[in-house]
Amino acid sequence: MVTVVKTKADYNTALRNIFHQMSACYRYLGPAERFRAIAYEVASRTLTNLQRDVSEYAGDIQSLDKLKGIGESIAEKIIEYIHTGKIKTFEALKRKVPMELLELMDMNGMGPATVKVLHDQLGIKNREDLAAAIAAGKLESIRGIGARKIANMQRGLKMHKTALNRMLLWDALKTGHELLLVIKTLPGVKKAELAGSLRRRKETIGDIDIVVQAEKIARKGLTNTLVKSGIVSRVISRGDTRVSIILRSEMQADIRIVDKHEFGAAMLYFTGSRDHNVKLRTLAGNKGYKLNEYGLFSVETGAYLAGKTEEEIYDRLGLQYIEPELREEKGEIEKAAKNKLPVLVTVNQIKGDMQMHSRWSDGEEQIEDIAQFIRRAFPHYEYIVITDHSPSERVAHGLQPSDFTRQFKEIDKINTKLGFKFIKKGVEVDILADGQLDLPDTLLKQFDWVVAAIHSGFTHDNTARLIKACNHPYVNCIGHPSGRIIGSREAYAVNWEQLFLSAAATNTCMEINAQPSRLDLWDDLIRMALNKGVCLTISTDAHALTQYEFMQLGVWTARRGGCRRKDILNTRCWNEIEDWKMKKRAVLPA
Ligand code: DGT
Ligand code: CA
Ligand code: CA
Ligand code: ZN
Repeated sequence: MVTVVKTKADYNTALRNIFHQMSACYRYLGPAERFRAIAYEVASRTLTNLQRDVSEYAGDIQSLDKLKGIGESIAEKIIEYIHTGKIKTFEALKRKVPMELLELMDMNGMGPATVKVLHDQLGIKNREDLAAAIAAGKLESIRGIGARKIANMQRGLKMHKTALNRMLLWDALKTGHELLLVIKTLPGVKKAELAGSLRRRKETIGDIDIVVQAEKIARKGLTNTLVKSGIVSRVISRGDTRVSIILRSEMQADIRIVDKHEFGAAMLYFTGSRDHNVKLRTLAGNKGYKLNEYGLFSVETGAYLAGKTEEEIYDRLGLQYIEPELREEKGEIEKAAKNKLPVLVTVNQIKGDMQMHSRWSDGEEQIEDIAQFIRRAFPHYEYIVITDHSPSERVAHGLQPSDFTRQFKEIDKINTKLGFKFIKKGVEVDILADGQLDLPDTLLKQFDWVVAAIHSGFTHDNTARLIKACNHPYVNCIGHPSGRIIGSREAYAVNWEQLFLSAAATNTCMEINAQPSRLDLWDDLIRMALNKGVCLTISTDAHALTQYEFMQLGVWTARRGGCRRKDILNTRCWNEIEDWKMKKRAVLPA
């Protein structure tokens, strides 16, 4: 059989998905297959984080075997897939297990046992069946499925719908930049920029908006060349000043072509948000102006007053320039009118990364390789914090106390080589169901930085657990505080006001986790946290070298929440962080 030709990175993605599905199959098959389920999930994670394509290792089983989490049997399956495009074991599993049901398992509140009951008792095979069964009230008759579980399923179904229609910011930005590059090389293009939700750095993106500056005579040729380029799959509509296309990546893009004197007005209009625009137009009206995508005009004379740049329009309206991340109609216009906009934090102010995983737990790289990579790629960083998992995180290879002690020695050694304490000793410690941590205090006090996080009990209200963690003298930060995964898992219930108050009172940080599908905390919660006096950190939670650049994503998220430099702890040098830690010690002596 001939293998389908794939681009390089495709094997990692394809196999990652297959192993994830295989793991779900084994979970479905019950406790007897538990270890296989774990093994395939670990392999799936390894592939997610792998930098090189797995096919580069495929020459021999041994080099695959060396990858963490890939044993001989899984290595054989990888090679089988690369050679034949199939995995026989997976094909057999698919015959044994209702595949569509497996996807349901990824949804909120759906364990394998529930899926099995739904399948065996009600014949539910897919999402549509489930939605219909819920609507018909059939689930209520089943033992063990209560109102809360049903509500969770409904939310899961709804979320899946939105997940299908919108893309994660990080993925959409890649596509947007690719398209922008193509557009910038088209004949007659003077300037082109991203607008819309992409420019506002919203966490999910509906479609790509681009504003192009080009002279009238060049426009036809320009759009002709564009729609024929390889990146475009089909054209939805096309006129003199706009083109809407579907890209090969399935995303839609709206492109507007304008004159030089309209460029700023068009950027302002198409950056949005809609609500921000509406408010600006009202404000303009009150001042005797008319604002639209062509410019700012005098109502009385119709004269053009501004439009070349956004700055001159805001200025004419008596406003400070408003950064795109803030344009959501959440008080930014009132602040701009009073000259009270915050000066937002920038990525080059970040002095170090506060959460990451090494090969000791579920990360891809050795600590030394991480450190060397970061010294090269982020030369201005003054520190990084290694935060591997604690024992309860079994799938993620949580470390035992004795492992941490050995890890400390390794870190000391590397730091000695580097000549300073670049690598800080940290941990992502599990917050157990009762709010206790799963490592002893005698160990916890030896870390430079302790991140506490929840990895279980997502369907409960977790306020009490989180507050208990804040009140632990050795906890410095709450990791991914809401637990949400964009598009697949909702945030658990938390009384945020209460939590932020106790975080502020105990000098415990809240993390802005910069993983593209987390962005946790996010804008509204960040703003609330700042109002309560909470200090924040931004961290990548990187599991592979390719993920350290997520820092930028975290900073955009912080900016959307209105963070200034001083609101983010890791814009400070480590000595200042030590000072800050002492503040907790003052309120909560160990
Ligand atoms: P998305 O694509 O759903 O992630 O979000 P946006 O904000 O990119 O929305 P989109 O693509 O529909 O429109 C881009 C911008 O254009 C939007 O933020 C504001 C502006 N815009 C579009 N339609 C209207 C409208 O009917 N009224 C006003 N005031 N502005 C509009
Ligand atoms: Ca858009
Ligand atoms: Ca659009
Ligand atoms: Zn975590």
